[in-house]
Amino acid sequence: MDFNKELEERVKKANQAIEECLPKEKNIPGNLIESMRYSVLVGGKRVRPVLMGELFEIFGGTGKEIRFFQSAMEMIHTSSLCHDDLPALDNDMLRRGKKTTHAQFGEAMGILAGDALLNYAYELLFDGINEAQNKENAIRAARILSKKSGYLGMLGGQSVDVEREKTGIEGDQLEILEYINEKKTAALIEGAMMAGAALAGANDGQLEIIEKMGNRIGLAFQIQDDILDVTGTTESIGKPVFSDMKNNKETYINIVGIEEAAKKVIELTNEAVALADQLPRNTEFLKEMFSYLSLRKK
Ligand code: GRG
Repeated sequence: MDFNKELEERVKKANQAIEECLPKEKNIPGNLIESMRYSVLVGGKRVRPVLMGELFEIFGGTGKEIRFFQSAMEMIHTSSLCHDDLPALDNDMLRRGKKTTHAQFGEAMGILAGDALLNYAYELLFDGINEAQNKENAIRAARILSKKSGYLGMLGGQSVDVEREKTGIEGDQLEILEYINEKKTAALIEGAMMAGAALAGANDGQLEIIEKMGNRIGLAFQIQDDILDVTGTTESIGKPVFSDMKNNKETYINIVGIEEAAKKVIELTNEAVALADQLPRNTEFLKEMFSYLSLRKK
């Protein structure tokens, strides 16, 4: 298998779905639609829609509803990036190699574009449910995605991260950091894979394995993100380096050191690969994807 070629094809398919789903007509005055489109189309690796599509196929899914789910996935993710870059949070001016949404359109529009993308994601999920042959599977998939991005998932993790940064949170700092990483980053990756599989009819036992697998690769992905923050360049990662230090963010690097952090990435990736081996069908691309995610340079 030529992994790079396979990945390129899957990213292309995800991008087509996303472009088809994005609002096109400038049918309201002002910049809202433009800022939504800008935030999504300015770049991004499309990791989550690709993972979602892969799990859908592994479990035998073939319907068009996946395209709505993949698009909704990317809208949720992009809305979180828009908000993460705002002055009240990380106050970053560069993302995906271009100006952040609020740097391009102003702070108010950064807030509104993020909100609009999040709201629009749910419209797309309903469209996906309408399109699906098996509505029960589709509702289950939509619920998984809602939960993993909500207060028990990404938003919960982000809130602990923000409070820890501003006022500190008492307790074992490594445990708190692991909670933050599990929720803020891994939950959405778990959600992407679980929703793809659920949409194609995966059962509870299979979803449990996928959740664990998403957790491991999601944690590896976040630690690698922290490593790139101190070893990458602004050009290679498309966002400012040493951003964590600037924002007083505790990461794996300053708790256990860069060598231990790099070891942890490999350990977690191997665990994810072993879990993929428990799935019923060919997971060759998925396993290669895990290595790509944890060894990535951007
Ligand atoms: C409004 C839904 C919503 C949420 C707001 C700000 C926030 C709550 C959550 C932020 C969570 C966050 C930024 C986690 C970091 C995860 C991470 C490593 C993101 C980078 O993902 P990549 O590398 O980015 O896939 P690209 O640009 O390639 O898509």
